[in-house]
Amino acid sequence: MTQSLNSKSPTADAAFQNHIQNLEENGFTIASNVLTEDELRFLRGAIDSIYATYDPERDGLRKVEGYHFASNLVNKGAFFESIFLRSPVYDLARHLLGEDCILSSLNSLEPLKNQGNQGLHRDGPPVPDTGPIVANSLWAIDDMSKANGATRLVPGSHKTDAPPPDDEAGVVYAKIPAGSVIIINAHILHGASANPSGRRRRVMHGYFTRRGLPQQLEQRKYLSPEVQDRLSPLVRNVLALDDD
Ligand SMILES: O=C(O)CCC(=O)C(=O)O
Repeated sequence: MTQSLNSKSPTADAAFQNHIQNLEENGFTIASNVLTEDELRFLRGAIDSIYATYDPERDGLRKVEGYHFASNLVNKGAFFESIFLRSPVYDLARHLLGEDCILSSLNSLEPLKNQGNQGLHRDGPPVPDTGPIVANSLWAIDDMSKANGATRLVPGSHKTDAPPPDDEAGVVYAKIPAGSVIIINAHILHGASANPSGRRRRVMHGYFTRRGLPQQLEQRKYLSPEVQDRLSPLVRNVLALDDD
């Protein structure tokens, strides 16, 4: 059992235990109302201006064709500097990856009209005997459905090393309202789907890994000195800024 970072001790309550059961059985779980309406309003504006000014050199990862994309979000304003710790997201990542797990990257992805059908993939290898090494959290900034590119998942596939099915057998679409977060054992087969309607589908990805493994975006390298200077010890630790 992990020790919670939050005063309400969510790791002890029934909802948290239900998330753990979902993660074990299906490889994913959905937390509702993680973001407030005010935060969603703020995020929609902020993410749009970040998409518009995205620079792969400065922000570390190349832009993906067919999508709006942004990386290095921790460097994009105070809101992003600790949002990834919010309950129950980071507590569930810790449950999967160990109490000292770290943020690997904070990105955002939006499939564009009639584009964006990602192949089903795992974010890591099949789960090693020692347990999962990657977890992801997908934060819906807009309502998400099959019509606008919902994340699709193959429940239970985190327990196998099967290749992605050609016919998409067993796939489910995460139809969720804005403000919800899907937390996944990122060894599960999953991917964004095509966006036939073109309706907005902004999702933020808080990607975690075990401490000691490489980050998708080396936070120490891409966060500005001003941001690094003002981060709390807790956040510095989760970003692995002071690790060897
Ligand atoms: O945004 C999504 O729906 C999933 C994204 C994903 O799996 C990825 O970018 O690797």
